[in-house]
Amino acid sequence: MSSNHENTSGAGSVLSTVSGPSSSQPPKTLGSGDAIQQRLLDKTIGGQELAEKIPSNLNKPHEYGEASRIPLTGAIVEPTSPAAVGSTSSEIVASPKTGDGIVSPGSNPTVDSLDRVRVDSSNQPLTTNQGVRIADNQHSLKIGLRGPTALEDFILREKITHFDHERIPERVVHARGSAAHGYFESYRALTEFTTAAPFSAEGKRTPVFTRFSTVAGERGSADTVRDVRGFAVKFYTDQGNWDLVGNNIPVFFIQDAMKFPDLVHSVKPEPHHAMPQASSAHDTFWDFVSLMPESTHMLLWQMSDRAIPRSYRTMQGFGVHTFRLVNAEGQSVFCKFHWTPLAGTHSLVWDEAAKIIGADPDFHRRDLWEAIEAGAFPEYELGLQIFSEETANTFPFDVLDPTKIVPEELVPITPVGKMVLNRNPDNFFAETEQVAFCTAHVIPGIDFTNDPLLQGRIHSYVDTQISRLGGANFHEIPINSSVAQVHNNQRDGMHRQTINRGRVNYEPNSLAGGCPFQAGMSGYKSYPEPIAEDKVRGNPELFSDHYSQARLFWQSQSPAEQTHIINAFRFELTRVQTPAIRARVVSLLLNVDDVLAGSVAAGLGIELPPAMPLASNLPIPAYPPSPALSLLTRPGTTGIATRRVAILINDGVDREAVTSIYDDLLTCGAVPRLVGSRLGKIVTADGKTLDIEITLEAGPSVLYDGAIIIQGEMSLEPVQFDADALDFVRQQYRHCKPIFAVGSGLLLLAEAGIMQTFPDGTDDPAVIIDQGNIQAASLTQFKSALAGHRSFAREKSSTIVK
Ligand code: HDE
Repeated sequence: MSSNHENTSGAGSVLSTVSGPSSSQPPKTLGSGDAIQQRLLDKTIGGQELAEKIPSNLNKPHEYGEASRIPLTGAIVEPTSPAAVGSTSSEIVASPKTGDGIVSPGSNPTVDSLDRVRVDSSNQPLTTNQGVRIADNQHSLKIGLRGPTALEDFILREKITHFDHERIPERVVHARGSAAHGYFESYRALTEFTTAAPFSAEGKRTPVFTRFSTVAGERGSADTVRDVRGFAVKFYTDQGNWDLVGNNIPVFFIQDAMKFPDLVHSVKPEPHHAMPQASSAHDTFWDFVSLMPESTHMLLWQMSDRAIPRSYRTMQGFGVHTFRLVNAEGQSVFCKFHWTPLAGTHSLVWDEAAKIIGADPDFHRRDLWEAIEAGAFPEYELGLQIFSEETANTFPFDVLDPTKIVPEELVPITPVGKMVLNRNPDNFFAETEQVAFCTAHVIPGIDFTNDPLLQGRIHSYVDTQISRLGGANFHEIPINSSVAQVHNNQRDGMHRQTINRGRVNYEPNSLAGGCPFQAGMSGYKSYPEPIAEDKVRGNPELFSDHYSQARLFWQSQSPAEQTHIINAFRFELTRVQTPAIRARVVSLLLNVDDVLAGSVAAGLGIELPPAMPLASNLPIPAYPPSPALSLLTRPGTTGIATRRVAILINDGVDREAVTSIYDDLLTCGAVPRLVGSRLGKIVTADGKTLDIEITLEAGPSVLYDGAIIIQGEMSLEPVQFDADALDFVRQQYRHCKPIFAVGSGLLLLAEAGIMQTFPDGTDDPAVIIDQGNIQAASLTQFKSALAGHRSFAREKSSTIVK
């Protein structure tokens, strides 16, 4: 055995894993000199060479004082051979399991695309988890056909054991959710503000995985409950993963992370009887929030239509906290993140949302899934509010207070890119359930502020994944792994998948040539915000204004939205059983608006209590109304695409009229359905047939955005006497949706008492009637009503008490 190395120092220890001679000649008796032995020698000598070339930690002087502000890149030495930093000289022994052992320096293939773990079983036999083919998947192994099952039946036991452990803890909040893959595309480079990878160039695409959720309900709860919605986006950037974990409401209930467990305990089912499920309409929630007046602003949003979105595709998303952007020069600006759906902002009405809980508890999950399957990819524009610290100091509120928005009148929103969700997950559990969003996942160019709620979240999310996903290696689960390379000295832990090569698991080191090395200024660098303060528990004074932005929100709502807010407070507080808590909430609302408080009190049958005392004597800021806070300012730009339309038909209907409307709606991207009282064929006026696609019972009114009633003259089952059909159109009307009645379809409207005019006598543009044949103008009117917001003027606003 001879060495190719000129200097064979260190080679003397080649045959030993303990100690070694100081003289360093390789033994002459190393055997046949095959490739493994050559590699062993290379490894031994190479290790010594690396250690020699790093005689000391050259960066050490830079770890102190002023110099430490600019971290140095770690010193590295390239090994003369890959063997030098390997674990074993036998790595080149190949097998189908180990691979051929050829090293790709600096590579971690566990971060490759999800294709590496996708499984397709076409044309494959069943196997055990150990890959053993299963001959019989129908029977346990028994001692005789009528005998007991043998303990040795490892196939049965493996299958049942795995099944026994299929469930993992659900998320403590946001347990119910749905997600999709997609991409974020930057409109332009934002390098003047940030080094963050997604914004580094115009047109740059970054893969994303986005999960929408409710907060309070359990994993199996219904989608359309009144609740805040989560809006969490994981950006798989080339600088590592960035998670923007936001909500569909731009403020939060509390100002400090310390209060979060109390808030969540109060809204969850009450601990003695575990009721109610997925609802804030109970005593403990209102008890807590009415003692926490900083919740008032959020409560107005939560009682508004924002909390019952029509679809995940029609709600906004917000980062909530003020964040920092940091550019390459280390300069920082404040930033608020806004997602705006291109489909517009649309919500349900409460009676409808409550009925959908029964009709289709998966309403939002189905809607997202179906839209993506149909190629109608949801899109959201990302907008930023960017402002300097100096500007923030001029605001009448503190930007570190997460119960406050930065009104668009103060800082406009700049669109910077858009997100397109274009692929449903392959597997709900592996992706949607196991995805782990963490506010601590930031990348260079994005930084935190001192918002005390955000600061607590930075801890919570990583911590919760450790128990939910069973250990510290949750980042290795394929949906969570980054597309950027991952190299560090973290080792071991439950379910470790990475097989780290080499003997070095610490830094600094010389035996791995200093690798992986400290990235220095090309790594994540926290913004060096100067802070010299007392260590205290408390809030800045400006946090004590709890009502002026709640008033801003209230005053920016349309009359219909205001009515809905009043009704929601009435509903929730009626379900509260303790009168003193109801009165306390009204006393809170008196600080927002008299009409709001008076109308809620009237609905509860109580006298107005005194207003709740203010928390401070600071001057109360007044804000001009902000139109952007109303959902009605955003009808969207995608028209009737994905809107669901029921076409109610029966025997004797004009087949051509029905098919031409159906085709027209399909062409516009809408989702028409032929609805009847039973499945099967109906006979059309021309003696041909049409197939009913869903019954009134299986697909009730609440599942559609609009209805067209085309009835046959000669029907043996006049629809106006069908209770389901009457309910159907009455609910379409009550939920303010467009109704288009043709020919004898008018009889159903008449029987249901549906008027073409509003209570004030003006025309309702969303009740459209054609006596005879369908007029093109009528169809256009129907489609325009379908694309827009609901016809809210139908609602009687008797609940507003002036
Ligand atoms: Fe969360 N939140 N949160 N939260 N949150 C979680 O993390 C927490 C807050 C939000 O689709 C948990 O993985 C604390 C605000 C979303 O998987 C947990 C505080 C906002 C999701 C947690 C807050 C959110 C979560 C539970 C106050 C909007 C679901 C499971 C300091 C900006 C993400 C999990 C998904 C999930 C903690 C407040 C949004 C326990 C301590 C404010 C969208 O870590």
